[in-house]
Amino acid sequence: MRHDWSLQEVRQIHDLPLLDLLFRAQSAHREHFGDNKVQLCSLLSVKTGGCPEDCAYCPQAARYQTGVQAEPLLQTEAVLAAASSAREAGATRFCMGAAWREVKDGPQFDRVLEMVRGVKALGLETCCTLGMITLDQARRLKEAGLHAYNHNLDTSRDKYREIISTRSYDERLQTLRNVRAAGITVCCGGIIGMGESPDDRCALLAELASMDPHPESVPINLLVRAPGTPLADRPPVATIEMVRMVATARILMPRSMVRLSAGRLQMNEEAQLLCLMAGANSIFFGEKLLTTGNPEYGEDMALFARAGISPLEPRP
Ligand code: SAM
Ligand code: DTB
Ligand code: SF4
Repeated sequence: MRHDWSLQEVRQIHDLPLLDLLFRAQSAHREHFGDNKVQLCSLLSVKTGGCPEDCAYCPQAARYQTGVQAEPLLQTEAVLAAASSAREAGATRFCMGAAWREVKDGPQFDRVLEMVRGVKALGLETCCTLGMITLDQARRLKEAGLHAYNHNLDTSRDKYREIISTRSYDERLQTLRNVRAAGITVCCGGIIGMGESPDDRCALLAELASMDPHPESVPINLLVRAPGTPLADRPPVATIEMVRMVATARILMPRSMVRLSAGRLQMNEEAQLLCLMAGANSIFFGEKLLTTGNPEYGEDMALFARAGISPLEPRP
């Protein structure tokens, strides 16, 4: 397990002829997984829209006219009902997202803690993504039974400045350290398709792989070009670029769960399968991510069946 990849080394892997890259990624994958199992995760926006941040990709930022309606924090019962149906449908991980800049102590955070306790009691891996958190808040989440915290670096340190101005890369890293220090597993990844260079993508992967331990979970998102956001008119990237990103993540962080996250609606079946072959071993299922679309459950299951893939079973 290495934590000292140079940008150049990562670029060399990333730029390999695709078939060589796939072979290496698949070999790394089989050493640690290779059982034709893909984890099904369910995502729920527990607090939608109205976010004060300026993330250029995000339909939930209040400052862009995206048509996303701001809604108050959901009631715990509604969240637990959704978690329960997700479990019925085969999910083993349930992720709750809030369009917050940061967590504020008080009744809303207390309600999120209650949601975490409830989801955990259903036997699901619990994950939250709530923006920046302090060490104390991370400890309270851990105490409530939180398994993972998602906080993405999104892109390279250089590119980040063009995408988000309302908080820094270092603040992101501080939250990740708080999560780790509290004993919660780290879910951290990024987005491609925002106009970043291959070096930016590789710098992000090198940054993730420099963490010791590696993030247990690495979501790779393909930009969903949401109307009204500054990135709405970005040209689409070839899906092979997703395959390269996933494969490189798999090679650098062989034990991590690599998640084929946003953007699957823009990928055909074959492209998604290539990502699974490149080492992705998890998807979000259900017709909606947080606010944007995702393939239909039936289609995902049909694809799994055709490919002889089965959902990862819950851990005993
Ligand atoms: N507000 C919290 C935060 O930013 O950390 C949590 C929710 S935020 C929506 C979680 C992640 O979703 C972002 O870090 C970003 O990587 C991803 N995301 C948001 N909008 C996206 C889009 N249009 N396409 C792809 N990924 C997106
Ligand atoms: C992540 O990396 N991708 C998920 C999850 N973490 C929270 C979110 C994707 C959001 C896509 C845009 C939307 O649906 O609003
Ligand atoms: Fe807010 Fe998170 Fe969207 Fe940024 S990514 S605007 S912090 S909800």
